[in-house]
Amino acid sequence: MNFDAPITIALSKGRIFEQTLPLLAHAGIEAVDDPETSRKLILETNHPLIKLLIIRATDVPTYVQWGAADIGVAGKDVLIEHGGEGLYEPLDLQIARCRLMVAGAKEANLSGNQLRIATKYVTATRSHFAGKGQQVEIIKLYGSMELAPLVGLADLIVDLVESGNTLRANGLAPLEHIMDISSRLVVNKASWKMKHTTVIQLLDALREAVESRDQIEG
Ligand code: PRT
Ligand code: MG
Repeated sequence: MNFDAPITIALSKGRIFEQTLPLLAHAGIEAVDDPETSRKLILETNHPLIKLLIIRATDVPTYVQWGAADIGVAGKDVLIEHGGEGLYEPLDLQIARCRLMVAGAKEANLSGNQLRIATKYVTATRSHFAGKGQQVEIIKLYGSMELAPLVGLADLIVDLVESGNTLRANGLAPLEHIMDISSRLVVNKASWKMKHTTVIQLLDALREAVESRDQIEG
């Protein structure tokens, strides 16, 4: 591929990096270092104009919004909490999939008013319960939400669920599905305009990678 503008792509290490790599490979882009073993935060690729920025998952939309990266990969959960200001979201990469769920003790009451809900996902939680016309009190946490109902901090939690093992290990159960989550490609609005040809080339190659993988998976 013949890119004609420098492009910085913001990614978090872990599942998003691992699952984005094969898609980038389809566009001819390969990382030179492995973020799990390298301490570098800016990774070179085999393409002189393309760099990868390795940052916290929740910081990806911020770096892209402010133009420190042209493009990013972030979970829909993270994008909802960020608000999406200054970003286009042109492609669902269908990676790092999971579900945003209300969870709690199996016998927990889901329908009362003034229930206390502990979560990292305040915006998504507020709009979910507002949509049902239910008044709830939201307690913002930054991690280990499963602990909250066990120690009486909250009646319920809202968290991401993949296998359900984390909930089960803590005696909790998924109670209500809020939405399916996957990671999205986001593009800074200025980069979209100023580096249009390169951005579109990259976007098309990634879209093709997503679609060809869908065909393999059936
Ligand atoms: O871990 P760190 O605090 O650095 O940041 P992060 O948790 O935001 O990053 P990371 O890499 O863990 O998650 C990046 C993105 O992956 C998230 O924003 C989601 O969009 C997506 N994703 C997919 C998940 C999961 N699956 C997932 N299972 N993110 C988190 N989890 C956690 C979940 O919060 C819960 O604690 O895994 C646990 C549940 O997993 P199961 O399999 O036990 O149900
Ligand atoms: Mg994590």
